[in-house]
Amino acid sequence: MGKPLRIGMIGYGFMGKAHSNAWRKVAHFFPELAHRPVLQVLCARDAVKARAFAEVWGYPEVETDWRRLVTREDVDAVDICVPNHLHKEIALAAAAAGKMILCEKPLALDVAEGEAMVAAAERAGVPTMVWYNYRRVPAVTLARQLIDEGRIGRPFHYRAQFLQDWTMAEDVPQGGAALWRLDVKSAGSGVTGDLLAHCIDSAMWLNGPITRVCADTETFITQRLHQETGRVEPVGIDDACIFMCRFANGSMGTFESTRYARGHKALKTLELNGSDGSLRFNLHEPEYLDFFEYKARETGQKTPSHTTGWRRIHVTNGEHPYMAHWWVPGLVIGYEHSFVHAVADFLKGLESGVPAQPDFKDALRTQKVCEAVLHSAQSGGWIETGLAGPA
Ligand code: SOE
Repeated sequence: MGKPLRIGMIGYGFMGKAHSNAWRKVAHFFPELAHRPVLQVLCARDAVKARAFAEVWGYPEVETDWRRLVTREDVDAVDICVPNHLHKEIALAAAAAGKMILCEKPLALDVAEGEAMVAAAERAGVPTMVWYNYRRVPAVTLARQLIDEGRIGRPFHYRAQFLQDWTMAEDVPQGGAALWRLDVKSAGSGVTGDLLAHCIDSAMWLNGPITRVCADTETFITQRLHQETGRVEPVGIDDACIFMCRFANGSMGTFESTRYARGHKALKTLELNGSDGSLRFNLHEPEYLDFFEYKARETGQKTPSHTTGWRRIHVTNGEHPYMAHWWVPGLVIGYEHSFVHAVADFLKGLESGVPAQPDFKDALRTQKVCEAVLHSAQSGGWIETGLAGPA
């Protein structure tokens, strides 16, 4: 039985559910961890809904004001699962109260806010983490392992997409519960901060810093009913974003995200092409990593032409990242498990003193790329991100 780590959760939407589930499951599947998360208190403005969520997930207590939650003696870690415009204020208060802070992505509305969050956490010396969960899909983690093993050689091209179609109807309103992602005041941006941020996090984790970008964005539906004001208001978010980039290692990248790709629900893809091999992943088949091996690292020999081809690795063996903690080879895991892995890594970081990534500082790098992308789309040219080397 590990030492209790008492969680104060703020928010109960889609991410509140994903995080609560991860906190609950982690000790069962990673029993070796020194900490055992305890769902201590759930906070949301609507007391009735908060109590209902708390009952389902097993939070014994409820708060309706996050300011009270962050100063509670019986909370060790604050988990921020509310719209982006609230991240900074809560994080600053949680840091001042000396709490560990976990924050849903993206880190903040913009770089200035993100910098304030990094500074506050560093001043307070509290551990932090941002939930860029897709790094922890075992196939994506395996991609990183193969890159680190030198199997890809010199990287030339990185390409990524995140495609959805849920905002295409003109009568989808903006603002308020569930739809705050369409309201620029709450979200900060559209697909850039919501979807491309995931792609950028994965990309920089796999292929290093993005140094400059050239982007284009579009807002296809320019006004929508706002759920909170009851008025039809201009839409300030980007519905689609495409950008080119350069990585510090000399490779080139292309990124595309939209919520207007009819038929695509959550198609997050990535591909890396190098001198010795290529890697390919897509979130609709999350248990597979595709690998093309041109030259075998073990022998240094080129694969004979008549046996070359893409290899589909079914990432379910005990030797694969995280998989020894789950079922037997061949049996798959999915989306929710990436959050369990995030918690497991966060807790391991507490034990080892080597903080799990991305922490606030690392997530600020993704924020910088997002901001450069949005600036580039406005100005129409290449923009430096200010990132040069590894974190
Ligand atoms: C938007 O639809 C969304 O839920 C994002 O907010 C998540 O971060 C992404 O993982 C799935 O799509």
